[in-house]
Amino acid sequence: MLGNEIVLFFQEFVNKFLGQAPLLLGTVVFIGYLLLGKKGYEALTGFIKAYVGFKILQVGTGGLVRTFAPIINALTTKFGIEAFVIDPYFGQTSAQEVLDSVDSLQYVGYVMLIAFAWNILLVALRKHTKIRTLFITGHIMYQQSAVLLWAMYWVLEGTGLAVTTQTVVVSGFLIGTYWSVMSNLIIEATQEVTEGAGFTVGHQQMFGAWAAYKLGKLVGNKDKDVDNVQLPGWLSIFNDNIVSNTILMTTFVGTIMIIIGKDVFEYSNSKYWFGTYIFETTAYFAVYITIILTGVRMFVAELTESFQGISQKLLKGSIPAVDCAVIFGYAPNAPTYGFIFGFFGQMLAIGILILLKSPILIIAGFICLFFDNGTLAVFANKAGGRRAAAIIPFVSGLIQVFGSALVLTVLRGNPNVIGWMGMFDWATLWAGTTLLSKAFGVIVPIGLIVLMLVIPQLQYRRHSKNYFTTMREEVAQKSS
Ligand code: ASC
Repeated sequence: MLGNEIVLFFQEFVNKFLGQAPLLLGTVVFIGYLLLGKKGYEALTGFIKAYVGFKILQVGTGGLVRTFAPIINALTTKFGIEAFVIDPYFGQTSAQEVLDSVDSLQYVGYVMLIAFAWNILLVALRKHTKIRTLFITGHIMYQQSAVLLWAMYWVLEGTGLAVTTQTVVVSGFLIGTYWSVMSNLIIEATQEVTEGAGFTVGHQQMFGAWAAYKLGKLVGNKDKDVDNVQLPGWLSIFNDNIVSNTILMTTFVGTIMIIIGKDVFEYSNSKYWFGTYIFETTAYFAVYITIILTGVRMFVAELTESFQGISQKLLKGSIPAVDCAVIFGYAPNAPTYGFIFGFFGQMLAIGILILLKSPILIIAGFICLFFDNGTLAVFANKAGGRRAAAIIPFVSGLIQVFGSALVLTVLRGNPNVIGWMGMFDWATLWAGTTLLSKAFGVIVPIGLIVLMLVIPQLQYRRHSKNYFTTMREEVAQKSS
């Protein structure tokens, strides 16, 4: 029957196209380039780079889990505690595994599409909605869609059956509202930080960065900028991703491996001492993060460029919200401040969890420590100089650990869970939403959508004269 065939076709389309992130992203890039008037073969080049970039990313995420999940499992078995990594890819993997186990992984594509379409609509109706920004950080869009769908499924349903349409739709509108409202909220602060570069941040700590900028003024002096001091020489090693990754994970995971004891690990005695085995294992973290970031850079570059086709032809004057790493160049020392002081905050919090004999132990993740606290430090520094760039990431480190531990108390019931996305907004806003949704049901996410949509209206009231022109005027001035 024709009806059946249409349903079948639609299911196939969802499972084999929309649900396949690399294919979907590649297609968005392809269309964007065509809209920009590029030749077919140029659009094809973009498609391939976006596709391969995403595939590279998936190699990295798979490797991370294969390497680190057994260690966490060994720790759990040995001490009867559960340790979870607060790295976004551990959160994403948990989400994918939980959703896959109920045959619902393909719905992440739906959530992402609903959210993106909603974001586009909110920008198209910007006269009424006061939303100026389009969120285009593709891998984050996928990651957040997956993690939110997992969390909402688990607290609202968790039946073991597939995710329902209601949860897919609510999650889509909720995450789309967050992208729109929060990236819009920090336009002005990002303008300050970048001195009018014409974009905003679309990442995992937009609310956190806004708060860091507001609070920074209160805790420090913006004239005592982080870039006006020389850091002691040895700290500069943390400027290098690979070195800091390796040192951090060797210290962390290496200590854990020593505590677990060498008898638990199966490694070749003829090839390794326990020490070199630990180092090789933990250095793999840097290897996989490097692989991930290579993939990320590849497809983010394509998406950001091809997106101009959309903002020039389809949604005039929209402002792109991009990866947080893009702002690091505007305050080169700040991310190191964020990383180090965030590290102390997370260590203190983990120590407190151990002392309190918490049933949930948290393992710090590099991406969270560096990219998240690094971003908060850039914003804090702009408003309150180095004092703010130290104090705010320190407090953020505490919050990242405690907030993640709290939300994991309700999510850990599923054996596929190996971590949570410990990034600032996810340890606060989303941890809270998940916990409240568990207590009060679907009214919480729905209420949050409405509440968030009020924020741009309040912003508009404060800057109504130049609200819609700020970005463009400054960009125009810069380029003239
Ligand atoms: C994340 C994530 C990444 C990094 C990257 C930072 O949250 O998933 O791959 O941060 O976007 O540049």
